[in-house]
Amino acid sequence: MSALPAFTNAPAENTELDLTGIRADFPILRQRIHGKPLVYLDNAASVQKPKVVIDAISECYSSYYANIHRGVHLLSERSTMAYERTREKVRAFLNAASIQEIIFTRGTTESINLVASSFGGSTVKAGDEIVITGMEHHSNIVPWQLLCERTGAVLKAAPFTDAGELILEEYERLLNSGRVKLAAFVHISNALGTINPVKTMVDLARARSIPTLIDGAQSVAHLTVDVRDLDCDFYAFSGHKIYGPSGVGVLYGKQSLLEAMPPYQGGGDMISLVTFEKTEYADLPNKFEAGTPNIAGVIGLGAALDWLSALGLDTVAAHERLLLDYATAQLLEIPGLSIMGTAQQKAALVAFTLQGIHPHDIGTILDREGVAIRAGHHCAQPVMQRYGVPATARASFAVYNTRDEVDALVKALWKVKELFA
Ligand code: 7TS
Repeated sequence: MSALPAFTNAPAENTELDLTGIRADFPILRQRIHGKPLVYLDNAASVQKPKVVIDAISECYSSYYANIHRGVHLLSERSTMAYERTREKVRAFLNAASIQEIIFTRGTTESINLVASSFGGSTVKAGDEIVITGMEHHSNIVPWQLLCERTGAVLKAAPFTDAGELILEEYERLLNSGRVKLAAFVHISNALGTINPVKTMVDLARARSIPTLIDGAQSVAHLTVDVRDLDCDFYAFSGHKIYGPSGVGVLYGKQSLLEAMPPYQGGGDMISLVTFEKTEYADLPNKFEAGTPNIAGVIGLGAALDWLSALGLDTVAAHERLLLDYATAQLLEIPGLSIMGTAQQKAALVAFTLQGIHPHDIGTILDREGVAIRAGHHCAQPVMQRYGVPATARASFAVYNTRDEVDALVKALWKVKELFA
């Protein structure tokens, strides 16, 4: 968690990052949209890919692709090695204890569903409770609701303040019932930008012997994550939000828990012996990787982790903090603009509304100016309900964004104001 202090409200001391090399790594950033230079500020939905990632995927398919783990031929061996090298890269990236703790999935959503189905399905009974927070993405709500429907367990959500900060006392109170089987919470909220005090949240749960799952979809590309320091039981993230491809993700799980859990899906590659009478499951991590995985995607994720690690997450965090401060100050000058999510610890995204103008109209007009933002409920409808709004506009930043792009966003928003005046 070494990067966390970089997100405090203290003025950023760092001088601006020289982005020339970084931007040159991203072919798509040279695009023009509606005749205007692309200003891509929808990074919380998905980030763009550096050329090394595109090349790694292309090289896999053009020079050594084959199915993994089962072939005796050279291509299969090479593909298997490249795939498994990424597992070690992910282990090192998260500082997990062993590669047995790294499971490849389709993304955060599947990682959470895996835990809900396997861990939840085997441990949760009627009357048990799952604790989440009020600022979860739907993918950390609905899998638990499905589990509750199946088992008769109850889902409880810890509330947050108007600023978008979790009320820790309320979270702790929910943990005290003696019936909680899991606490599952988001590291960084995609709707508010709030960075939750996840280490404290894990400690509070651990003190009551409650396992924890952290939804890291929005965090791994923006701050250093150390699962052993956090001491969480599960950590989930997606490749496409960390400069890697879509359709691939990771579930970190503590080995002792993963070993005790039943398989999530059955099929090839997750078994050691199959007869019609009985099947023996493969050891970790294969037990949770049924079927042919996204081989080239996993290899692309490895290239993304190399790229990001070479840049350094402290550098990323400092630059994004500058962008957040700069954008926040500029946006607040626009009359009628309200920012939703003003937590002390905040990641580089700004969700906002403009009085009298629907966020979708904002998004459409901005698009014509070449500025890509997201408008909607951001798959976090309970957050919208908390503030009584149907949707927000959201600009979210990545390490390749510049102050000039913030200026372009602000200029385009003034245009929206003029059009609706
Ligand atoms: N959790 C959080 C906090 C997220 O922001 C997202 C995706 C997910 C889980 C799901 O990730 P997936 O890769 O499995 O889809 N968030 C967004 C978003 O904010 N806009 O589009 C997707």
